[in-house]
Amino acid sequence: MSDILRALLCVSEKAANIARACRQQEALFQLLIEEKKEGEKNKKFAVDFKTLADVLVQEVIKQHMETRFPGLGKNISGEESNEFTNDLGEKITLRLCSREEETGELLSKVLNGNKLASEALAKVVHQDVSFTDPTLDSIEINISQDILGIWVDPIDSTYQYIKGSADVKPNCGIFPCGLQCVTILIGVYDLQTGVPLIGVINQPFVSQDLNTLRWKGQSFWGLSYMGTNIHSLQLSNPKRNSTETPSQRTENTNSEVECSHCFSAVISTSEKENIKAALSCVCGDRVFRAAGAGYKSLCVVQGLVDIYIFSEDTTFKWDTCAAHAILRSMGGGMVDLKECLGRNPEMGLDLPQLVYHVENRDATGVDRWCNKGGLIAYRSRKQLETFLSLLIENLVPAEINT
Ligand code: 2IP
Ligand code: CA
Repeated sequence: MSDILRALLCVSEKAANIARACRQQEALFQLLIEEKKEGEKNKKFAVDFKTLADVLVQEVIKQHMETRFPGLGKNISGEESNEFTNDLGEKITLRLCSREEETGELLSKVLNGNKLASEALAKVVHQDVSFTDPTLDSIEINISQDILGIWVDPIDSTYQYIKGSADVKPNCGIFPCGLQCVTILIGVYDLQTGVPLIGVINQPFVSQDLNTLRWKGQSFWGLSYMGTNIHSLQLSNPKRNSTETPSQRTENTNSEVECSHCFSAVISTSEKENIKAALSCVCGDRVFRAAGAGYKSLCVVQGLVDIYIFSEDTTFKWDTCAAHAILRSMGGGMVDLKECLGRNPEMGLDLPQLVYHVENRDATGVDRWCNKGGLIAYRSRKQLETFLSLLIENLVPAEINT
């Protein structure tokens, strides 16, 4: 099996432990929030937050991978910068030290001398994590690490993470908001071609034990390389909670449905009106809103919906790379919505898959790495083609109205 995949799963579990630990103490959590600096801001929100947990997780992933695979660290990128300024105006570059005490001291500077908080954090950061999945042992694949680049989103759906709602009820298995929408995303791509090869999605908050208030998480992975396509959902029995299963899911997951209203889609709360109008023609009432780009993609991976569609340019390479790799390993993918709408399906051209190695020209700050044409995530190419033709049919009158 690919050692890299194993290491990524292990470090994603460590990241999930950090994310859970930070939510456990409210006082600690309040200290971790810092407003994003201009230029690093996701323009969708008036106020955006960078959490120390975010930066810590990103650094842990980088350091762990660099230790196991020397040279790989420099090819790991993410949304966060590891620079902090504390109340004393001191600039601190957050990194993982070799000893827990040192990391604690560094964290204490960021946390304005809060010893309790910094020691607790250092402890979880340096804790060993064991991750075993026997199904992984059967995979024999070796990918040269020199061709690999990695996108990391240490905490996707930061807003939901900060809000921390634990009692949101799912609709047909899909959580519109809440801690379930938080994911840790690690996507590996080919540096030369930009094609996503390995994806790990860790969902740290899946179910909560009401006695201990402890959360359990789960992770998903997929690998698609040189004709080998393998993913976690095909290997293990899907651990689905029956109360969360949508009534139509089994009918729709594996069959290549061709009729209108047989599709289901998940969308952002900020989706445009004309897209929403077209979707209600194509999907009827099976259009679900959910927070988190990573979570919405995960809904497609899990077969909770057929499509995740987004027409805005506010997702980024770190939001999509992991799920894109998993979807590829399932026979699906993630395409540029704008390019899809402009292409002639009769021409049978290759689909405009998102790529991960080149930045957008004439863009600055985070926008260099945004998916600027929007996206559609799907599990089956045939389904995508049918969905697209229905969408285009229904989108024209809506566009004339706007
Ligand atoms: C965000 C997060 C948001 C998403 C946005 C991402 O990442 O996933 O939820 O918006 O596109 O960039 P929406 O939920 O409307 O799809 P982060 O939380 O890491 O900033
Ligand atoms: Ca994100």
